[in-house]
Amino acid sequence: MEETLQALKQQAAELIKGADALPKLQEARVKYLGKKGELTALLKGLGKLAAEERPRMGALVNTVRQELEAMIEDVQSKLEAEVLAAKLSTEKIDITLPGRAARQGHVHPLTAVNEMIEAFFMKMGYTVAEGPEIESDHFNFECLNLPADHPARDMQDSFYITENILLRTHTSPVQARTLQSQEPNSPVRMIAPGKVYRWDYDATHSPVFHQVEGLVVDKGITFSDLKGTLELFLRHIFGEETKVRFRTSFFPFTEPSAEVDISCCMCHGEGCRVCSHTGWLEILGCGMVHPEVLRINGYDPNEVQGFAFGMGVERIAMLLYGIGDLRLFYEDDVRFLKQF
Ligand code: 2NM
Repeated sequence: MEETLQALKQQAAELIKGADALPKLQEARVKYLGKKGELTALLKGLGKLAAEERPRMGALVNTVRQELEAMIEDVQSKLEAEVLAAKLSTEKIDITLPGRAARQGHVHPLTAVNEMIEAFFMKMGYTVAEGPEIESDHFNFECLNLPADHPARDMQDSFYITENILLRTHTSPVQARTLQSQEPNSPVRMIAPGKVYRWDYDATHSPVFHQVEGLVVDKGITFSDLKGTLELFLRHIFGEETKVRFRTSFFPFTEPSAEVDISCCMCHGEGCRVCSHTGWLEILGCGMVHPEVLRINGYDPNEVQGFAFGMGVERIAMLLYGIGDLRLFYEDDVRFLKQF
């Protein structure tokens, strides 16, 4: 038995040391040390020996087992180190390659235009005010002198939630709320930007769009203040060479009222498709605040006067960037957005 053990040890050692890959080593382990392995079989055969032989042979078999296990462990760490070294040499990283820059986003073109408008008026000393988008017909219509038969008050033109509650059709209710929250006749210089809602949908109208309205109230405010302010504003946005003209118009909340045109920023007044060959683009509405609007909101028109104006942010962005269809602003198509 002792000779068998020595022979077995010799064979096993050769197989283990000759293993040149991890699967082969595993094979050797199973062949000798596995449940049905040759050394395990020897151990099971100890029972057949004479009782006085058993302890010595048992110890001998166990020693050989430990020697073989140590040998396997040795070869295993050597083979694993080889595998790792091979991986490191074939999968090395080229640190001289330029990195991939993270793509940087930017604000939406409507946000950019909104911020330009706000920045201009903030520099001029205006405050920026916000108010609810769900309004009462009181603040949206009554406080602004809009008569009961005005088209905006019709179910066909506005989004009503109940008989007296609707989505605001302009940001003017923010101005009415501001006037009412002030000490009567105290000066106001404010803009009200935000979303407004009208029942309208085509290439130039969206049921939700963005407006900026302005209001200045103080002693002795005149139409010249209005003209100077808006000329300065429009040249700031569309360029110093822009011509500005005022045409008489009508709004229920202003008297007199005017529509403001700029010389076409596409053809510089030559005439093109964008300006319908007139050389002019309609850009905003304005006027002197109607005495009745001042009175309704707690101000005395004999003490103070004011001017107001309103503009659509989408329209300004379309003209500034040459965009033909305002629905592009809401589709969030990156191929469109990344151009700005
Ligand atoms: C416009 C045109 C003219 C306007 C009036 C007021 C208020 F509240 F003071 F009466 N806010 N905005 C106004 C005036 C708006 O939009 C085309």
